[in-house]
Amino acid sequence: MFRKILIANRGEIAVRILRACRELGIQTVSVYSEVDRTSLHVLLADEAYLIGPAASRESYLRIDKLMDVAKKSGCDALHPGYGFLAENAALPRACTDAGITFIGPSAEAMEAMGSKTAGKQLARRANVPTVPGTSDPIENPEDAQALAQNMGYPVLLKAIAGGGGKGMRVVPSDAAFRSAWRDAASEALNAFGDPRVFLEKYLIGPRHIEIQILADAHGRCVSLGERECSVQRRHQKVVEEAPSPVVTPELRRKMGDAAVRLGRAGGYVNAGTVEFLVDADLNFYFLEVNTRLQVEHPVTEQVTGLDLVKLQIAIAAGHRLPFAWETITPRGHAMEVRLYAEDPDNSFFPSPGKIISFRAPTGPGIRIDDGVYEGWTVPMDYDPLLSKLIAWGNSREETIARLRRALDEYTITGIRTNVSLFRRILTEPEFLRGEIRTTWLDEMLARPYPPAAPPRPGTEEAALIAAALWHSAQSNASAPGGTEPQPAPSPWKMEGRRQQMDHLP
Ligand code: MV4
Repeated sequence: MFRKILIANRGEIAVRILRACRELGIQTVSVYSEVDRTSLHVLLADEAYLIGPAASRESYLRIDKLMDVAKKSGCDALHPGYGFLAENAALPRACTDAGITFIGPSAEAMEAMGSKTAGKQLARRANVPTVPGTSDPIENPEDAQALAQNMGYPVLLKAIAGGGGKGMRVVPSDAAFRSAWRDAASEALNAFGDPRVFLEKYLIGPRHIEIQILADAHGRCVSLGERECSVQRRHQKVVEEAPSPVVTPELRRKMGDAAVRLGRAGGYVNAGTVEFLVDADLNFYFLEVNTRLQVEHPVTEQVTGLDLVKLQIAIAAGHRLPFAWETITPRGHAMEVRLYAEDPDNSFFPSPGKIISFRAPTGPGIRIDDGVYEGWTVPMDYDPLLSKLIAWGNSREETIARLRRALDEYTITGIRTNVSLFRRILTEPEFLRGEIRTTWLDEMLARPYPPAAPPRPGTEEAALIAAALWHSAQSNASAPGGTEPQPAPSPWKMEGRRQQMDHLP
């Protein structure tokens, strides 16, 4: 087993990895930028090294600096977390060159599965359902148009170099194809420096359901079940849960088997996630592979009882997966919300600043993966994720009740947070029925909230009486002697009058 691990990340995921190492008796080395000097992942580490200024490209993205720290501190392994360099094949290569173990897949597996079209080609070879369309970039728009006519509209043009919803363009009809193709290609060139686009049948309002896979270096690959991630805002996951409200045991087996076939075909080792789109008839289609541990991994941990970070470390150290895991069956229901320092009343803009007070919820079935503490200042330089709040219960209903109770206990002052967004989501009937698609949250947020209250009976009359009273008050005031216009009565007085009116029959 490793003696000392470098955690090449920050925030809650760095703290999460740190905790797994500590439980395994492995020493921890954190890295930090100047603004992260007092961050939790620095305070909790055995050693911590400054690697540069706030800008990620000068600190957390600097592979040379990470390798210097790994050598200087005598680390024998490195965990990338998620984001930053976690899916950059240059990092495992640099680790191999530096003689330290990368806790994740090989650079080759990353490249074989990481890109959209490479992943789709691998999926087809592994007999994994993919969305009908092309898996190669469109060279000849006439051929692509003919394919679109055969598939039937609407179709979707996707930039090869795109991601997270960027570089997608729906083509509603054949008449719109050529102009859409030209626009998509020029947008892709401007946004990603790569004009290539491919074509897919457009699935209307799909679900996003992903499978967690775990593969050791000895050829074993298992599925740890699914995560429902359809509650997204602008392609960012907001609420994740396991198991999915719509996945049956039969569908879970089929999707799990497909994900494992894909992992094996790609020579995948360590933790990975195979993302699928699922349509209203519960047909599933491969979307892409994430060759890293994901933000939402805790919901899988809560229903399987496994520690995925410890398993990643064990796999990287060459250990075999115990064969018993094929008997894993999810127990209970887990749901995660991502708590951000952002202002829901100001288009969810980041709301950095000093945390004046902070009390995290606790109690039955509540887990907090936190990266903050009272008195710490949330920097403006990074994704403002504060903590993840995960609730577990014996049923989806109990889990939602626990999550709502925990959100009510979550108290933080000094910064704005998105807690109110979750309080709202957890009261929405469609969400409570589990009837969610990837477009649901954006549609919900487009609706006025709170919905304008319907006028109460008698409101009209009361308003007329109030106006009459006001005018009579004005005319009395400007009776003989009084020529000056009177100031409007205070709103409080008007409110008092209105409330007096309320009791009118
Ligand atoms: C699609 C799709 C419908 N049909 N592909 C969005 C970003 C990337 N993850 C893929 N995405 C989609 N691809 C076809 N052929 C709908 C989406 C989509 C989506 C997918 C997953 C999660 C959130 C989404 C939000 C809007 C659209």
